[in-house]
Amino acid sequence: MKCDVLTLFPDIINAYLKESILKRAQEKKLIEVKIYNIRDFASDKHKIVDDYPYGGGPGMVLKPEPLFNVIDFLKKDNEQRRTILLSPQGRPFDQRLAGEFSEEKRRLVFICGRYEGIDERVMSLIDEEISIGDYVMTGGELGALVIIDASARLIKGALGDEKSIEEESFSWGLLDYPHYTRPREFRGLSVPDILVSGNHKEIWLWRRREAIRKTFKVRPELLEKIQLTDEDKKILSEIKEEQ
Ligand code: 4GT
Repeated sequence: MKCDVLTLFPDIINAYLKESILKRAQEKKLIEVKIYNIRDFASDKHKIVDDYPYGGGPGMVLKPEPLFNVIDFLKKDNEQRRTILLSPQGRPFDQRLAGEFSEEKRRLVFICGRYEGIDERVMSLIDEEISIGDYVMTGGELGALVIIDASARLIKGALGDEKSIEEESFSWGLLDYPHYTRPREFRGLSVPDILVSGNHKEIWLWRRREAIRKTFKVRPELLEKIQLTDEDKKILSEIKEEQ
């Protein structure tokens, strides 16, 4: 996965990518992230990147010219690109899209806005607008990082233990089951006996049941979106009985 991040705050992107899993993924050449400071592409000597909104109103708008200049600069290498604008107006990001990005052959260009927003003419440069959720932030940087993080960890070899990804597909579309580690008893709270039984079939069934239980309790609409097995449906009706 190869990415270009266009931002006015390159340090924000760098700070996250230089740690832990994403740092290792870059060292292993599983991902490549180039960061471009939009301000470096401002044409005037004061490097001004914002201006007042036509029509009036509060705040400032990110000027189109610096962004057109960065994109022109990137185009020089003749690589194929998929250009994404992070914005609350975009299509919602989800695990399916993360999987798609993790396999994308083109370079992923993430444009991070600031201020009240970006001059609408920048839309002519972008392939898709993506949102990470229904809330407003001060910039698109966290959105770009969320997408890079969620996508990169799906690339084979990015996580230490490949089984973590395999395991995830077992509960795909459900919320996660509860996890426990040592000690077996902590401040009077104990680990469920089944998890120390060594009975792998029973452990698998318990985790599946707890994942369904949690999903039903917190995000029941997710259960409508996925294909439940007959066994899952039986578990779900038992959970509903308990209520
Ligand atoms: C929220 C999201 C996002 C913002 C989101 C333009 C100026 C947008 C600030 C930016 N807020 N970007 N990508 N929910 N704020 O994804």
